[in-house]
Amino acid sequence: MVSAKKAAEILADYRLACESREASLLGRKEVFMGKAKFGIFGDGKELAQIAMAKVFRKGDHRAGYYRDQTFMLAIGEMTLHHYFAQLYAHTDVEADPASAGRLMNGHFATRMLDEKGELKNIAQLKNSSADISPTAAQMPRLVGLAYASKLFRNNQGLHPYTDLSNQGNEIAFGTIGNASTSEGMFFEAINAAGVLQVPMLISVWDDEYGISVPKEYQTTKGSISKILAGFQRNKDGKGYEIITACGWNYEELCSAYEKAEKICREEHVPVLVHVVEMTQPQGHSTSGSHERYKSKERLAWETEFDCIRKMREWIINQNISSADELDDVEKAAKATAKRIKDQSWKRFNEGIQRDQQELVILLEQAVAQYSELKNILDVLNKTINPLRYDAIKAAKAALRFLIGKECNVKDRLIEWVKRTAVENEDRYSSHLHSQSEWSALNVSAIAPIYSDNAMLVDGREVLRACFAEALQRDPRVLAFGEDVGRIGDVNQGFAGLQEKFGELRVTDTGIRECTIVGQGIGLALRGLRPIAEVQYLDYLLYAIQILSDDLANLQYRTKGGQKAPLIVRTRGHRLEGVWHAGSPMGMILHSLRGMFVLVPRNMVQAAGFYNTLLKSDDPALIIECLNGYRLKEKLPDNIGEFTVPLGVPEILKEGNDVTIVTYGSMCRVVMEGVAELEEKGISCEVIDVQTLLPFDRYHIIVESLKKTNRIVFADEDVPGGATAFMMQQVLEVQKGYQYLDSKPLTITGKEHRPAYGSDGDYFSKPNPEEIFDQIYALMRETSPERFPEVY
Ligand SMILES: Cc1ncc(C[n+]2csc(CCOP(=O)(O)OP(=O)(O)O)c2C)c(N)n1
Ligand SMILES: [Mg+2]
Repeated sequence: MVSAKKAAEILADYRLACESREASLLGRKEVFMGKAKFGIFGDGKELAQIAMAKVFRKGDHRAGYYRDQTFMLAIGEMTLHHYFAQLYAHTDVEADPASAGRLMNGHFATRMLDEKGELKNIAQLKNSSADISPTAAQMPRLVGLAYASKLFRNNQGLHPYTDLSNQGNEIAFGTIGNASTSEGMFFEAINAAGVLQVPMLISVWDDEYGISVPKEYQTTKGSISKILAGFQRNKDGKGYEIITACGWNYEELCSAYEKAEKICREEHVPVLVHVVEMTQPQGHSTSGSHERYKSKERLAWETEFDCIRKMREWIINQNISSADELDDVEKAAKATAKRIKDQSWKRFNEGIQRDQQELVILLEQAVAQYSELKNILDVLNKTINPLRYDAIKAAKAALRFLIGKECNVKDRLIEWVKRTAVENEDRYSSHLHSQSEWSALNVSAIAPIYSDNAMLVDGREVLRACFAEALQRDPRVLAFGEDVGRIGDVNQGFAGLQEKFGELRVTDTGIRECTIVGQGIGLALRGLRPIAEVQYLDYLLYAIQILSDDLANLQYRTKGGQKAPLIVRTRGHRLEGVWHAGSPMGMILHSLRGMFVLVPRNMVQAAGFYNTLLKSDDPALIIECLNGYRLKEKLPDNIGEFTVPLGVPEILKEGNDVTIVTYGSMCRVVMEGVAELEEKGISCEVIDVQTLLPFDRYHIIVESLKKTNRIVFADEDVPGGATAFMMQQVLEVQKGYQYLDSKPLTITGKEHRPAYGSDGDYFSKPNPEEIFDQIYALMRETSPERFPEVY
């Protein structure tokens, strides 16, 4: 016999499971009634999540996926009101705290930031990092969330940060579907956490399918725990604890998670809980029905082994409660879910209707004057479940009709359109970047100071001095990546700093770019200040997906609920060979909106950017010049303090005939070509943009163009890459087109990657002679007499 207290807990769990199930069933219906666009639900996964929630404590973090509604309800970080609000895409933060209507349903997140954008006392909160849709993409971040506990426990310097951690006692809980474990990221993350020995508790919800594709196609031997058995820790070495439990067996699940928690939290050993025999009562999502691809036998098995049904049988068998009593619980759960659904739908519509009502009154007055507008009003009034855009379309249609006509409500209609545009901008487009006072855009310039006897040192030593100061100044700062620890990175920017600050601050990692970035995201979410290194720019491709899908849109997708001020450091542009000389800046600019992208031309500028970023809460990518580490630069006296502001280009050389806009390693190439042009009497103004995102915030470049009336954009990317972006910024955004006397010119690398060898580089990338030839030709076009033919 179980105690009365235990019985009450079990019944409460049963009630929650039933409420969550009813919410799933209703959710699907709402989609089919056209009240929501898409639905994906946690039915069939309820019991395991309730068991997991029992061991999830304050300070813990979750990185999971769309099946976890029951878990979120169980830890009290989501209500059914929130659940339905997200299904309808309710744009109020209070209604859908996870994403303010930006994420489709089943994408969970807690608000870790306060109104000002400052991290709350997360050591006292139950935290969920914000879900994303790409399968397994929660895994890289999970590694970092778990790794933070290791740092908080073992680095004494972090013990005072009690708002962030209770000395590393926090577990990072991950969840993933069985089929998603087929992704490379899953295996990379599993290996990384095993190597790192971090408190990561990863649960695999195994329903034997990934949409329609069964386990035989997904997993060797059809079982993730079987094939990961080699990770099991034993006398031969550290590794994982691997536990298996049935998704319909409440008792077994509760004890599995109790065991898993203890090992993970106390020993900092990663644990894999493979929850097998799970079901999908409603199939994968609202996009289709599973009857199409599951056999009759499988469907019958799923009905029989439905976890709620099994829990009910168990409760009755154990004499914990009677069938009648459970019937009542089920009925009440149904009623609760329905009531909350109806309330949520009403609230969702209220805001929309308020705006629409205002417009309807204006349109009625306009119709009184112009009966032709009646149709527009009728269409709006007859729309079933109108959305915001229905009203906007009606208002704009009316205003189009009223072009050139007098109407006594015209001004108010225009006002309505303008006001709702501002509000919708906030609803759908705010928080691409930090909107807090620590935004990187608010960090003002502090000039470098050079004493008369300032040392001339290798570029790498400038960086090293900068990093040493950062590590000294703030115990939350740490750096890691391939070869970053022992040898202080392949170009020695961290040389000797591991010896000085210890292995927890300056650390080697395995070769795993994607999870290096994920490690950084997780650490930054937990309040640390990581500098994650990707060894070469060409290998950023391995991490570009996670940067794009996770980091770059974190603030946006939570509407300011979470931030991860991660600095990603890499080096590139120019060395030699197909995989060591790329400069895929267009790719980066196109995929990383939401991050800042900094392209310093030398190491002093780079150091200034690191100092700026470490004062801010925006994530950024810094690309250092691969060929700049051994070039001599003057070491500023205030190497740890000076800052370079973002979005402020620097004029490297003044001139009158043509403006040349460039960045990074190309600054030197351009300057060489320009020296020759000047000899021929062509006066060039050379501008280093310094940061591509943000781009020239104060429109310095167009001022130059006003003077020269000719503009060239030069870089090492492919044609139409970052030069096209810069051209769009200057000609369109800065309205530079008005000042052009010649066609705008781009000088870029070739469409192929750079061939090996110095000649390969010379013939694949812009060189000083090409700069001369192209700009000379541009000038010759306008003044053939002044500039006779060269060849
Ligand atoms: C990278 C990527 N590829 C494909 C998809 C489309 N997709 C969404 S869920 C899913 C199946 C996932 O199955 P599983 O991991 O077993 O989770 P389950 O839905 O069964 O719980 C697929 C293929 C996606 N979201 N992301
Ligand atoms: Mg599955």
